[in-house]
Amino acid sequence: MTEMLLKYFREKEQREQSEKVYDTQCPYCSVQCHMQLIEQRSVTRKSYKTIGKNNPTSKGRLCIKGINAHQHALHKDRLTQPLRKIGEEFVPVSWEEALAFMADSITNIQKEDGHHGMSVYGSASITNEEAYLMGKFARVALKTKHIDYNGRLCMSAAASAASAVFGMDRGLTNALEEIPYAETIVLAGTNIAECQPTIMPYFEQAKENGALIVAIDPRETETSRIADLHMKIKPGTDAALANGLLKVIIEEGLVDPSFIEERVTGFKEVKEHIASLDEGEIVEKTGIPLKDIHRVARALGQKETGMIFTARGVEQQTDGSMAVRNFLNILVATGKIGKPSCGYGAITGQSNGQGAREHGQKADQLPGYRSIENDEHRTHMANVWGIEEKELPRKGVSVFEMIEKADRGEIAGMFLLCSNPVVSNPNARFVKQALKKLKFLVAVDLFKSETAQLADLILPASSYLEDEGTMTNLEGRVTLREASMKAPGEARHDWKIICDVARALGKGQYFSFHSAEDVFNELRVASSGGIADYYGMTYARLREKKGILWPCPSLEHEGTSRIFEHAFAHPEGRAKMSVVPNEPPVKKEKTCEDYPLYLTTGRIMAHYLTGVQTRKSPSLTARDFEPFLEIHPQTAQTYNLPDGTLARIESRRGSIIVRSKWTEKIRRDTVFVPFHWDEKQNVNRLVVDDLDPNCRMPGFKVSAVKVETL
Ligand SMILES: Nc1nc2c(c(=O)[nH]1)N[C@H]1C(S)=C(S)[C@@H](COP(=O)(O)OP(=O)(O)OC[C@H]3O[C@@H](n4cnc5c(=O)[nH]c(N)nc54)[C@H](O)[C@@H]3O)O[C@H]1N2
Ligand SMILES: Nc1nc2c(c(=O)[nH]1)N[C@H]1C(S)=C(S)[C@@H](COP(=O)(O)OP(=O)(O)OC[C@H]3O[C@@H](n4cnc5c(=O)[nH]c(N)nc54)[C@H](O)[C@@H]3O)O[C@H]1N2
Ligand code: SF4
Ligand SMILES: [Mo]
Repeated sequence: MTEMLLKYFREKEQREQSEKVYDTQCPYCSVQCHMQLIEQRSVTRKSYKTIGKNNPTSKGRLCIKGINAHQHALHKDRLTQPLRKIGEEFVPVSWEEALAFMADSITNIQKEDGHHGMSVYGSASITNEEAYLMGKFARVALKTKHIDYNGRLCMSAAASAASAVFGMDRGLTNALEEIPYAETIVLAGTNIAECQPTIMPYFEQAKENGALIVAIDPRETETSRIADLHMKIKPGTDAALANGLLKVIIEEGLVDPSFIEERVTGFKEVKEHIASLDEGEIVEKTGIPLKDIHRVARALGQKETGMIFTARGVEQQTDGSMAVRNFLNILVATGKIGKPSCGYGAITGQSNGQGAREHGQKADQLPGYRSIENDEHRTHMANVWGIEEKELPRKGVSVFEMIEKADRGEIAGMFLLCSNPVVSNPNARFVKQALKKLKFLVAVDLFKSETAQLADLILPASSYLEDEGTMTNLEGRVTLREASMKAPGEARHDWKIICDVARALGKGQYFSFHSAEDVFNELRVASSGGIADYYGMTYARLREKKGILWPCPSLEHEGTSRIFEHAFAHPEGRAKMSVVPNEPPVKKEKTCEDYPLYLTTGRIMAHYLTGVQTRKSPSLTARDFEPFLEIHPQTAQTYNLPDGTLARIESRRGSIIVRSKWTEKIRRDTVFVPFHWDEKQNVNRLVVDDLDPNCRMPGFKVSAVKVETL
């Protein structure tokens, strides 16, 4: 017996001795939950589990994606070597060979097609350091104006609206902890319960405290379940609905006259425009009953506190930027901003959806949210980078327009890092055909995605377990993601890859960084004095304070929890209201006899974006292994489509095959398909490629389709 006990304790001790803990943050959404991967090694096997770690945002909570994230990061399909395409095959090559091949190809393209013949396609799933380096790489190493990033498909409408109205774009104007005390909460086109699940408790607390929660969505979702009122809106009509709310607010005298007087411009024009609008027309257009519009308008106007949140349902429209502006008009007119539990939240998407939109990956942007067309800003950045101002290129075009340029032969090469545009851009078949025309495509990824398969060269990157750096979460809180696991094989950190390529191009002197922290210290200086000012943050401070909300302009500064308390960020300090028409300038695709249904697209809990990562996870795939067509039973019967059968969905651009799923939760004129699958199940083969003229966001949320049984 004692022998057995001794053996047991010896083994237990052995197990514990070989337990390793890796601190990190979830690679998926913008909440950036802190977590630990625990690796247990016994003599025979290694096992892993992920647990949450306390932090100011998610308080230690994790959702199923975070809990299972290591399953893709530790997957056997991770790329471990550079791969060069020879004929139709990918052949492993050394980094030396890969970098030399890249330098040659880029030099040849720029000789033939000029500097702007090369393009850079970046990401909001990389660290701030890497986002910053992508911008610097394009402007300093390649001297091309053609850089943009996948956040264009994500945050551009909200960013453009907040910049226009407030003069600055930080996703949430208040920290999340203010939500429980808001008396009216509008959730417009946002499915937080499936997309940012660990922040749901803030809204649940508000409900317990008696808030009126309103959801605006063509579908009932896990999020709309907590709403007191669900506005089951006709897709693409949010701008008109906001006009309806404003009309009641203005006509019933529920505005805040002293706030408007002191802090707002443009109210008079908006008031005149609103007076000319017809309520009946708005009801017909949106499908929302007048009594609901009245109830929500009064709740927003009469209560002391209130907050409006928007996400991609409102924003991924050809008038998304204007629809958001109209919701901001409501906040500004009722004085519900810059005060406790009053404010706006664009629920940011990707892990670094906030930070990656601040430091120079956008076509028209320099670090710190500076403008590449502003002389003073150009001079500041030229000084930081040690180049002449006139060497800096001017602004380029958005990601989808870069793809159109590739199609026309105006862009010949692309450096693509951490994105899968063949699956994520609208009109996917066109995108694939356009990228095939490139003379040179390099993809930096963890896996051989559908886009990487088109590349001439694939470079293996490191994951969230391996790559240290800062991430800015949906609140604007900059956090330091620790990461200490060794990358598999010869995979390298994205920041290192960018520096290596720059060096191969003879630009090493501008990229002589030895660590992510080195890069961050340059970013701090670059952002200093800009709107998104990170100067006062250091790795040591970020560690100690578990994150700091920007702006943080000096080492003594505590960060900024609530913005716009005393002034907006426009030079005159006032917010700018503006007239928003019911009908968008770029017409949305209308349903017709041939294509009688609206198609809207979006997400489900278990999968993430183009699914390259989550489809590698057995636990997540077990929950949802294929996409589906959400359709109302009555609609399905009209088209003889039984439940659970394969359906062919067709639009003017192509067709896909997915399984039908009857549900009374969706409007009868609308169907929904999630976009986490590729090839013949890629819903973006159907999606229309019209863009918002202000911010170039594609209208992912409204296309016209028909459905039939296979
Ligand atoms: N599980 C999961 N979580 C994620 C992601 C993921 O892929 N999976 N992605 C992350 C990223 S990058 C992002 S951007 C966010 C996105 O987060 P969300 O924007 O919340 O997600 P979506 O599902 O795209 O759209 C939200 C809702 O908009 C509704 N909608 C569709 N059309 C309209 C419309 O015309 N008007 C209104 N008012 N609503 C409409 C849809 O029915 C859907 O329920 O999620 C992040 N979190
Ligand atoms: N129809 C429709 N389309 C949409 C949307 C929609 O709602 N409907 N939403 C849009 C939105 S909001 C977004 S954000 C886009 C996202 O679109 P994408 O950016 O194209 O999608 P991801 O799946 O995130 O692609 C990331 C790729 O980078 C790899 N990767 C992951 N981590 C790393 C890393 O650390 N380094 C490197 N180098 N690679 C890495 C992954 O393996 C994957 O191949 O999709 C958009 N497309
Ligand atoms: S997906 Fe978002 S909510 Fe879920 S664990 Fe990751 S960061 Fe947290
Ligand atoms: Mo996104």
